[in-house]
Amino acid sequence: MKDLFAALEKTKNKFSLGFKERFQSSAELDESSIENLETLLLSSDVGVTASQRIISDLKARVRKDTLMSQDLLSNELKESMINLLEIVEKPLSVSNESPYVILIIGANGAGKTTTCGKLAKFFTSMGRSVMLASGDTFRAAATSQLDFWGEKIGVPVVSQGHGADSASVIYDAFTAAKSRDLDVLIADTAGRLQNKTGLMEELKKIKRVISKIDSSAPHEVLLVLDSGVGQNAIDQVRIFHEMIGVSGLVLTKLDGTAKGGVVFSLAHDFKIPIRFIGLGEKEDQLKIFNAKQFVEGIFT
Ligand SMILES: Nc1nc2c(ncn2[C@@H]2O[C@H](COP(=O)(O)OP(=O)(O)O)[C@@H](O)[C@H]2O)c(=O)[nH]1
Ligand SMILES: [Mg+2]
Repeated sequence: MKDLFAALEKTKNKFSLGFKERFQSSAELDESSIENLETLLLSSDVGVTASQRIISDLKARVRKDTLMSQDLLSNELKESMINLLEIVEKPLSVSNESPYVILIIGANGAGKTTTCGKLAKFFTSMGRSVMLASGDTFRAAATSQLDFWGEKIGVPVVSQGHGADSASVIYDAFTAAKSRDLDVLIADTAGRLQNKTGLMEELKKIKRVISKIDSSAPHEVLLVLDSGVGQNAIDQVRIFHEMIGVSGLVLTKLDGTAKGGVVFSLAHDFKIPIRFIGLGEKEDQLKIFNAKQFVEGIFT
């Protein structure tokens, strides 16, 4: 919790201080304070439709034009925000697929490779055996970055080096993980959105090839998003979800941004489970997403 609260500091400063400032003198919910609240939500990257939903939920629980304490109003607002986020609070549950295959996708720099390392740590510390597959064959440094994580966490990494066919690397890794009876295979991929068609074709091919070994695989397609891009994250989800199909989200770099409010937009617009949030660069700075804790973190 301490980690989470520290990481959400910037988002909190913007949102919570703004709230206190606006509702210092009167905590009455009237036309002008509703407008104030909407502006505050929008400036915190909550987005138009999510803001509207939070406000209509709040209106339903607070009688209009009644004066109340600031604490009472903020508690009701918290409830409305938690209500929205609870829709996407569905932690990843890894079934016994041997291996359970997790495909990691997302834009360049979003934090995919780092998340692969953090996930390897997450699963090994639960006693599961893990293998990493270096499916980003486009960036020369990607494989050595994943090798670094593999060594650090103590899990095998399958790679073929720069320029290899990504789908064949992941196929090989899948076969190897299967024959070694490992629990979880985490496959990294490239993220060059500037060549969108090429990237999407590659990801589709990866999915196709994986499903030849096991028709239920990949069992999870995790889209990694940099929270710092704010509302642009919405476009990224739309693109990847339409083209590839996304079963879960990871929001990284919440520690470096005041745009954490984008979580509400994502929850409202897509309802895709937010599996994890990234709170820093280290291997233990990946947390299971929890709606109540998140809202406390931006309020307290
Ligand atoms: N502060 C912070 N940095 C992160 C987080 N996740 C990743 N990074 C950093 O973001 C940069 C890009 O990450 P990387 O995993 O290489 O992104 P990729 O291109 O999607 O594979 C690296 O410098 C990471 O250390 C996070 O949750 N918090
Ligand atoms: Mg990478």
